[in-house]
Amino acid sequence: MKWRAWAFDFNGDGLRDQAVGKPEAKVGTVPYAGTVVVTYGRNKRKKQVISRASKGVPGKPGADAFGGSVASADFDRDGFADLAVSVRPEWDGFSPDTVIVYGGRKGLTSRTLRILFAGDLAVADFAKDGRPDLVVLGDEEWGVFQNPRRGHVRGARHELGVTRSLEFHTDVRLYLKDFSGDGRPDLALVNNASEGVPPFHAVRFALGTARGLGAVRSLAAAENPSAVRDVNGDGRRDLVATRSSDDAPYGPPSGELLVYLGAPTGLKAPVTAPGAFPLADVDFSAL
Ligand SMILES: [Ca+2]
Ligand SMILES: [Ca+2]
Ligand SMILES: [Ca+2]
Ligand SMILES: [Ca+2]
Repeated sequence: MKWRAWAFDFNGDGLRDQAVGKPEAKVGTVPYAGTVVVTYGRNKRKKQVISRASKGVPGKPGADAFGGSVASADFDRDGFADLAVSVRPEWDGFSPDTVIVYGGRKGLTSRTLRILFAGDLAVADFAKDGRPDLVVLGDEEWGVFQNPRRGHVRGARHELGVTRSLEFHTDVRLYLKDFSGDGRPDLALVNNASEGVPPFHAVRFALGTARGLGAVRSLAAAENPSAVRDVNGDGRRDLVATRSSDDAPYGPPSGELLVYLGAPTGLKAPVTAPGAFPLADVDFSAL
């Protein structure tokens, strides 16, 4: 089923609009409160600045980096794209959340929905039923909110197992691609903290199903870099990574190449890449 509106077409006129997050922007006298600056189609003069000071947006401006991540889809399927904005306070005591600001004929409205979880935002329609789902990648958890709309915020949250931080060189990569070949996007999460004690590596996978995102399962861990491409030419996307060195966790990665082949049931347990998949075949720049 087709989505009723293109992402980022907030006023439903068929022209894509722009929403640029400015998490460091001052709002009134509050520094680092953050805004999202929205411009419509080709009309650069029609501009809207959304912040926690905007009508309908819950909370009030604080140093909470409103607009650190934005995503868009027509969540309530009324023909107008809606805007999801993350709010991630720098300091304890303020709750991180995600606000969906609904679109309308004149652009973004004061109708909003608050989801009490924040992070990097992405959209996928896991059931491929035209009802978009919101994926949120936080610092310690990630979550999927199936078709969020007023009176209906149902999400599953999962531990990342590690805190995303520069200190531990945490590298979390989220792939919302169809690995099973059924046309529905699936989810693969490759998660590495190379400098932690002990280092942490995890690969998780969940299948997009007719009822939304399926159960999350863990696959044998690997290290980055990882890439998504069809290495065996069966038409299904595969995940490529390097093996983590379990025997010598404090040493450098073994460099051995692993391939998680895409199959109708999802990504399979990794196999060491045989000679048939030379490294030169893997385009790491295509991430
Ligand atoms: Ca538009
Ligand atoms: Ca909408
Ligand atoms: Ca799929
Ligand atoms: Ca394949």
